[in-house]
Amino acid sequence: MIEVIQGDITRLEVDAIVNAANSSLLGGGGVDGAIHRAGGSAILEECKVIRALQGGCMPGQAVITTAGKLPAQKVIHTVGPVWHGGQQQEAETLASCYTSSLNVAIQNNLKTIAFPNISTGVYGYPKKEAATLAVETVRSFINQHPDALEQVIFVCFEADNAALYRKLLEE
Ligand code: AR6
Repeated sequence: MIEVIQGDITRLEVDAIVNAANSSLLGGGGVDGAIHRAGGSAILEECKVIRALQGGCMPGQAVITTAGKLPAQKVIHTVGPVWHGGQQQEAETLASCYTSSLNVAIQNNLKTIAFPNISTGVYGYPKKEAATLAVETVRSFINQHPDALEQVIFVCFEADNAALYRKLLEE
């Protein structure tokens, strides 16, 4: 039920892809830039509506929009923690990104969901620690919600991340 793919998350035909956004929800670089570029302006338009309603998205929270022109049905935008050395609740916030996104997915009856390696790019979270936490958090969510989801995919852009996840999932 948990899979690893190395590649571009914007190509996936799943119910939802997760975006590693920032609190403004107005787009940025990395996977956020790739999703907005490939999905078109409809995603940003819905992000602006959410901003007007709730003033953006706090780290650890998640919101949902259309996926525009992407092959996925929906985009779930979450905001990871910026890594400050590990003493500023980065782990709690990152775990919350995964659980919040999965909760949004099940609330919307979305069964297949793909995650990028949240916070491990510009936000600087150490890759190994992030991968360990992501796998633990998703496994425990699936145990607590055994019939809610069909597939969770970790989409790794880089080979080192893909290797980390493959090793963790073998354990
Ligand atoms: N598909 C899958 N993964 C990707 C793709 C892609 N197309 N492009 C990049 N990645 P980052 P963060 C990987 O920096 O650290 C943005 O500006 C990338 O290699 O995108 O959470 C936002 O607006 C890395 O492994 O996200 C925020 O300001 C992972 O996605 C800030 O960056 C996450 O890297 C968020 O930083």
